[in-house]
Amino acid sequence: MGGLVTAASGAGAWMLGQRYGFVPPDHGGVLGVGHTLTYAAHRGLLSSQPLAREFARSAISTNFPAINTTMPEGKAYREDMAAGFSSWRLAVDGLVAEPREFSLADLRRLPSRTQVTMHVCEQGWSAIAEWTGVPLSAVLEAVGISPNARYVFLTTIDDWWDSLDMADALHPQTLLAYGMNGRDIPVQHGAPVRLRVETQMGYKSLKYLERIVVTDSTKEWGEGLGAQGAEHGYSWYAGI
Ligand SMILES: Nc1nc2c(c(=O)[nH]1)N[C@H]1C(S)=C(S)[C@@H](COP(=O)(O)O)O[C@H]1N2
Ligand SMILES: [Mo]
Repeated sequence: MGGLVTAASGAGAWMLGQRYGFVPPDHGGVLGVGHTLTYAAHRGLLSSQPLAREFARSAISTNFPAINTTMPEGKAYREDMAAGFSSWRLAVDGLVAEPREFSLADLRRLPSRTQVTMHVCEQGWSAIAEWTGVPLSAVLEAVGISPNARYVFLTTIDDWWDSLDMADALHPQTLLAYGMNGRDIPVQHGAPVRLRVETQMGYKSLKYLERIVVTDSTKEWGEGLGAQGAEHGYSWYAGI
């Protein structure tokens, strides 16, 4: 797919896109050709990706542990929590056509997906829950990612950071989740919005999201290993 896209002229790619339904809403303008190329390449990638197993609602765990941070420190978080997270914003910037800040209401207006999946923690436990949220791919589509995008870097309110490659960022089950088991995500599980990466171990599913940066390199953060956990011996890629 990559070779095909690289070899195609802009117009050719656009026609391919038209024909196979790969044309994103932002195909016009200066960045339009790039968007179409990237989106077509990523759609090809995305459609070939296997889904993580999904379960019936009856399999949902009655006890889902909450570990590490169970409530971010600081007055700002507590005040916003009391206000229903009305001042929380998710910044999305980097290699995008239109950097944006999304409120919780903005995310809820985008298409949603609900899935019952198993969370597997490296500490030796697993639990099943139902998650509802907006696919990360829909948010990336809304801001228009550059053809040079290679990673999505994420930071949290409790100062964790990590990154995903585009295959996992655009995976249909990768969500910015605001719902758990039919209700708003509880504080201990990452309110107001957490990541769900169902193709990887639990530690990649960051709670308390704050910012997303689309990038072509993760070298500029920390020791350049792509994840804070990687500096403490956890592998950056934790596929299951
Ligand atoms: N921001 C943030 N994200 C995080 C963590 C955390 O402490 N802070 N812990 C990670 C680990 S190791 C796991 S197993 C899960 C735990 O999610 P839970 O508390 O909802 O079970 O969140 C992951 N994401
Ligand atoms: Mo974990």
